[in-house]
Amino acid sequence: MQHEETVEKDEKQRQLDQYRVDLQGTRLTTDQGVLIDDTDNSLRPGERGPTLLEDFHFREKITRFDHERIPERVVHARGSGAYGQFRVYESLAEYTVADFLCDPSLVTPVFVRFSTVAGSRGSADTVRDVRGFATKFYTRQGNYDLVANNMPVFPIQDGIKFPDFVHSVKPEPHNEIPQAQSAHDTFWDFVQCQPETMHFVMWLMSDRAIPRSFRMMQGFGVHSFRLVNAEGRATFVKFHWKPLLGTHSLLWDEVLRIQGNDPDFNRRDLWEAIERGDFPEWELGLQLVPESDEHAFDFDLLDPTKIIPEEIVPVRPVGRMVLNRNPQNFFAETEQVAFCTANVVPGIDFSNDPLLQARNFSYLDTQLIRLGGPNHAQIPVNRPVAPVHNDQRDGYNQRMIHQSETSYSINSINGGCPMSGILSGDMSGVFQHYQERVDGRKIRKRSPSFEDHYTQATLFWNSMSSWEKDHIVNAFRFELGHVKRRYIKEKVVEHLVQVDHELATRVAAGLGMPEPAAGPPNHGRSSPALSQANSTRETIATRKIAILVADATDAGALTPVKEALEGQGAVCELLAPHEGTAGTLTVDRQLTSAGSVLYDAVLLADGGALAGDGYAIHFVREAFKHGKAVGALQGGGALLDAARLPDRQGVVGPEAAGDPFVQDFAEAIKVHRHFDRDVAAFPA
Ligand code: HDD
Repeated sequence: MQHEETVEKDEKQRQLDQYRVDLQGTRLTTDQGVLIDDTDNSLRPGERGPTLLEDFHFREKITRFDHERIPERVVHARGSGAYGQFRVYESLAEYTVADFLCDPSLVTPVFVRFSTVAGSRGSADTVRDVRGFATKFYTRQGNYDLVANNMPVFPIQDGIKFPDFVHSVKPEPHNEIPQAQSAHDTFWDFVQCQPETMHFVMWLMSDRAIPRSFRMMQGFGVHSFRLVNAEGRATFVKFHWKPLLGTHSLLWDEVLRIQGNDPDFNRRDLWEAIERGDFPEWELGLQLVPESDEHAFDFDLLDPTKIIPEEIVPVRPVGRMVLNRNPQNFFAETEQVAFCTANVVPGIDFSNDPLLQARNFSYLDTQLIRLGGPNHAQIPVNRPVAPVHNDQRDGYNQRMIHQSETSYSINSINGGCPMSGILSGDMSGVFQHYQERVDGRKIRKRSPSFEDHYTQATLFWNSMSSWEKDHIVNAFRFELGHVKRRYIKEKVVEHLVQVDHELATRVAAGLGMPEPAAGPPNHGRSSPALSQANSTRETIATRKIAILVADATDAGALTPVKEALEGQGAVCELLAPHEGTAGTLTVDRQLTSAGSVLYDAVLLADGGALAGDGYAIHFVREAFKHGKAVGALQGGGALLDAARLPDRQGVVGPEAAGDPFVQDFAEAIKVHRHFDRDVAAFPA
């Protein structure tokens, strides 16, 4: 994998440096800069007396503490972010005047925040949910925010329904249960009342909702946007992020165990990868549709519950993003970062997608309450690197000291400045809205072209591999199994009949319902790009391998294998029954403090002591059940035997010693998960 070298600091880094506070070697002061003698004892008359009101340090310290929290995001409350850089491969001037998309020599700083949607700030990472993938490009023409998700479709078509949808998926209002889960009555009630959710629900029940890593997720801008070129010609565009590591997911059973083992699983993964120098990378891809083709599809380009299948309009790779720097302070940077779909730059414009139109209002409104007023663009992480000059003034937390006597336009006192393009006659680089002609009556009504809710849900189902279909069926069974009202389950199954009869029948069987009556025939079309089975499986880079060792492990046999795997980019951790050392080997973790679910593969290097260790045996069997590659060196053969695995798919035994072993084991890891193993009756 190629890594972007950050030898020189980019413009955003230099800007942020001005705000950094280094406490090394400093003395304690109040907020007013007064040196403090003692911060461990409050001021009191006599050693046993009451605390005095005049203790300004005590009062300031407690007051500041009481005010440390800001409201969490209503949605996407839990997230983590990183800085990085974007560079376009070749000029897209044919389509857009956006500077950062036209100059391949330009490195544009970015900040990306990944998130879950439904859970609170402290909820677990690995829940079944959509993942947010929001990117702020600090371009020379101002900030551009691509506020995307890891699923290309949304549950609703009109933003006016967003509060309804979110209320339904959030914990139920009477008892605030369940946290970060869609498996409850109100969510599925919303689904059954609102068939426009069906395509989205297929994605939500698929493995896309439980990504292995933020680094292995696609991102989708969802809406059709517009690119606008120098002649004012517009092209519809859908934005895609494609991870270089491929798109991979966890297993549901794994997810349930990770939540207890490491609720910060995805956050930690991103943080540690960047700290290690394994910088995650994505390609930006565009689906471009000329304005003249607006009505060329059997769905409406403005409908956010639809994709444009990649086989119809290919995704053109146009640039690369690398995340190469962790924030230094979670609150200051990741919590205070403020995205807004209306943050666009010249050359990027909106479409009339009614969901997008609502978003353009909602994000700024949200920032006003979350970040305490209108000056949040002055917070370091949000500050553009482009200069900011206008007559907007005052408000909470104004940090600028404007020097001009005027704060109005048109003025003569300040030479008319800051001057708009139109007044100065200089229109270079100004944002000009795309001049779309719009005629119509004021009505509350959706276009009939938004009415088909099932065709693309069926397309998604048809495109899945058999194991992906199994996972979807199991997900529906799990979720609906948590719904108390029988009629809601029945209604959902009725909708599934419209998607695919086999799907509906399999779900119904799990719910103890009779086989549903046949629905409309399946159209039989599929889109291979939708299946994760077709994702990149060429690398073991950043894959985590648990190596099970004990005191008598043959270090001489293990070390070259470990080094060879690390040479291919894998991350190895040595697990033993105790911390410290195992023979000459340094142990990374105690076996009992780390579940197999935290790793992608397991290598058995010792079978002596471990072959009789129930925890080690469970570790191997659980990894196998979850489809992970299992390798055993000569010394690990006894543990492999003790694990009594029912088949050998993705299991590499000691007979393939030396280089062939490393090669075979690496190939088994690249597969990601061996889903064809027959584990239905296999207890971990
Ligand atoms: Fe949204 C946050 C993505 C529809 C209203 N949204 C938010 C974030 C992401 C998305 C990634 C987290 C940003 C961050 O990390 O801070 N939202 C989407 C996508 C949508 C979408 C891809 C549909 C295609 N959102 C949507 C609608 C509305 C909102 C229809 C309201 C009408 N979204 C919000 C919000 C949030 C938000 C309430 C919460 C915190 C924030 O904005 O800053 O305004």
